[in-house]
Amino acid sequence: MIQTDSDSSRRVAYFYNRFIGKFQYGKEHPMKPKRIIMAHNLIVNYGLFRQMDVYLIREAQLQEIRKFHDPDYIIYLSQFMSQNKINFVKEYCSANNESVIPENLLEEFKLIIKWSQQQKIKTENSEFKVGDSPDNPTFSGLFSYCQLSSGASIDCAHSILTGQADIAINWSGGLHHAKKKEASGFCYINDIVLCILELLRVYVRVLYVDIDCHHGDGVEEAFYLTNRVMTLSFHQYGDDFYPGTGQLNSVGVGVGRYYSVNVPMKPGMSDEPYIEMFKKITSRVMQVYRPDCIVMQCGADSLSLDKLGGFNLSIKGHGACVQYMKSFGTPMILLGGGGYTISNVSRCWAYETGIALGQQIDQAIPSNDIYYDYYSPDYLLHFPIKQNVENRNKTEDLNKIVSTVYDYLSYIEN
Ligand code: ZLM
Ligand code: CA
Ligand code: ZN
Repeated sequence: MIQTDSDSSRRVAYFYNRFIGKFQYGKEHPMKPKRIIMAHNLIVNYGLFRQMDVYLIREAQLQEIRKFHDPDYIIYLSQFMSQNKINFVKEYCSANNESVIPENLLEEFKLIIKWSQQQKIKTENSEFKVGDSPDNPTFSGLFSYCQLSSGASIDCAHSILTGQADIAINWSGGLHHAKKKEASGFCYINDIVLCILELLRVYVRVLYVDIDCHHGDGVEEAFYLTNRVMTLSFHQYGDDFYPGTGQLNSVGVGVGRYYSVNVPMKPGMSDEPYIEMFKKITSRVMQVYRPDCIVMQCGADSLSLDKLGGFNLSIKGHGACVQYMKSFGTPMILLGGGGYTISNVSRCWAYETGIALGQQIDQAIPSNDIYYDYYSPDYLLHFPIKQNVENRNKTEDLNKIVSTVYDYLSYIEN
């Protein structure tokens, strides 16, 4: 292992719960929570685990989720899922040769059922339509999954605010498409918004940076009217690529004007132009905005060979963006997000955990990893990117984006 930073003194808090990797959106669904377990196993087997403060993820409570989401939407999600949750726990208990559901969990389930019945909310004729689209299916334990993902992101904020950590990591989070009362794009509860709202209780300015291949629409929308959060998303745009928002000229509204920054790009972006764009824009953003904290969504679907994304980044290119944001020395929260070629997702997030720790991990995948076969045929950390991919972004188009963003940022009063 090679030390990459002079300041390895930075404390890293890492949030994990193996339960989260056990949920399934559906057999054929591209979103695979198992990738979180795979990333974790690499993190353990590379020995990174021992150098961080490791925290067990807890479930966010309904009251915490209410800080952003519509109460009826939460009740809808929780009551709809409660029977499944009990079944799920029953299954879990029987698989573990335990005949009883832990008493504390059972009480919580009963409470949720009672609450939702009092509200007389019927699943069938609700205004909420989770499960209608294959993007957002209902599945066993769905609400628990949301509670765990968001509980961790909220606790990331707490670990930064209490000074317990300089960098906090939740690879189970980053679900940037969820809206106040709507599930979309594989996301149901917006852990990022909940995390940022927690930070805003203390900090004046929070910068959100999103390198997922998709536009971070849910986070942008939540803070579109405020200057206390600057949202910055790099994404693939055009030809009906999901979600279709995030044009260059979506800059925010009212006092929030110019505090939403979008970098829409065509498919084929490779390391060199991407990193150049990233550095040119984030350096100016940091200079102009001077955030108290950075929240970075590290969606790994911007990597080459992703099943959904069309960019052509290597793990080194993706990680260079994380390294660059770290170099400002501002407290930082790293979250997961998309990523659909799961062996590459776990490689990427293990590598970036190393970056947070100032450690460059070995090219050889540790052979004791129980998912070792997923890393065939090379069993190496850095996979070869797709060759002969055309970058459909012209240099002049990219330069035009940078100069327009610079223009927008120049309107921000200091
Ligand atoms: N159809 N199954 C990124 C979220 C991307 C909307 C087109 C659904 C899929 C996709 C689902 C098994 C993040 C759209 C897609 C088919 C309407 C999207 C289930 C394959 C499958 O095989 C599939 C039955 C499914 C979904 C592909 N959906 C690909 N792209 C996007 C959402 C989330 O990475 O940014 C953060 C986690 N949805 O394009 C349709 C328009 C639904
Ligand atoms: Ca993005
Ligand atoms: Zn994505």
